Amino acid sequence: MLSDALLHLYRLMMRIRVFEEKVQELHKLGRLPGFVHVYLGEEAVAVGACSVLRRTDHITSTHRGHGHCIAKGADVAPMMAELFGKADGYCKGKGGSMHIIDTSLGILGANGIVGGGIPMAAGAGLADTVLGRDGVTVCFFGDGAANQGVLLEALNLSAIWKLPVVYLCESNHYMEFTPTADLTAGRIYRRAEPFGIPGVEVDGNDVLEVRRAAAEAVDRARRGEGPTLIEAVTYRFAGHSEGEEAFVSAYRTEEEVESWKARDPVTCFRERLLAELPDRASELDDIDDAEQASVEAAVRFAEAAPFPPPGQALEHVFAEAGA
Ligand SMILES: Cc1ncc(C[n+]2csc(CCOP(=O)(O)OP(=O)(O)O)c2C)c(N)n1
Ligand SMILES: [Mg+2]
Repeated sequence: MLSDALLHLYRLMMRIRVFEEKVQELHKLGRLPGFVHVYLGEEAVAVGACSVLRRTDHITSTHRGHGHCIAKGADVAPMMAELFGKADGYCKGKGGSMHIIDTSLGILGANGIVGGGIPMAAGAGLADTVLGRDGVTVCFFGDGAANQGVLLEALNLSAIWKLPVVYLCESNHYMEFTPTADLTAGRIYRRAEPFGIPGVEVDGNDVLEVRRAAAEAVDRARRGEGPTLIEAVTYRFAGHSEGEEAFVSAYRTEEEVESWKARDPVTCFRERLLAELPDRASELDDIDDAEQASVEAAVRFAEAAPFPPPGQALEHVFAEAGA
């Protein structure tokens, strides 16, 4: 890969990192209404996968969707405004963290319904097929969502109709406060086998490994050969949702969290770049500074934006005929 492209992967991972750390800070200050689920620790999955997509390709997302949206090109300013519930947000402040959407970038929406993005991705793939387009959809979902029956329905139809969809499971070892292993039989990636489609496991903390697997799956989908199931093994550094310590007791050990932090996808990739591109070391610092500044600017944008007027509470909430 060209060094500029490698630096771009780093930039996007850093953008997610800085955005999410700011979200944590703002949530602690009571500035954000509603629940937020941050993507810290999983940055390599969204960035690796979206790096092989075109602007016109689609993604479906989850309740933990900020990273997916940023990786697919969303602007942090209207994202932040949406989290503040402001009128300049992606959903005019009426959706919040779990409904960020920008169809012009192929982002079919974050989704508060666990597993909700899975049938939507199959539908997007069917639309591409029926309309004769060469688009591909990447469906992000969690290891908890993998136990929803709809995954098997979507894999079945996608396999039989050779839909151009990449099902990408973010195996972060937990579903809320329950270890995934306690409720999951077998390995998730092996659920591809009975449908006759490829199932692969990747290190979800290694952006280049995710990118390689996604590239193969996306190429296959674009060639009309059908879906792939990828299981990216990773870990969330933060709680399931911000502020959870107020209502749940510890459900994982400090040692476990620290052992994963030692494999931090952002810092590990930074070290790798420093080793491989020593002459561009100062650019990494410049990227860090620029991303910090743009997230600070996003907060100022969100703070300055107005709340939607109460009289418009029901506008843009329900689908309108022909909309
Ligand atoms: C249909 C549905 N059931 C339950 C919930 C409550 N819930 C929200 S997140 C979550 C766990 C999801 O786990 P996973 O899919 O592994 O995603 P992660 O949070 O680990 O990214 C649950 C059960 C929900 N939002 N939707
Ligand atoms: Mg999970």
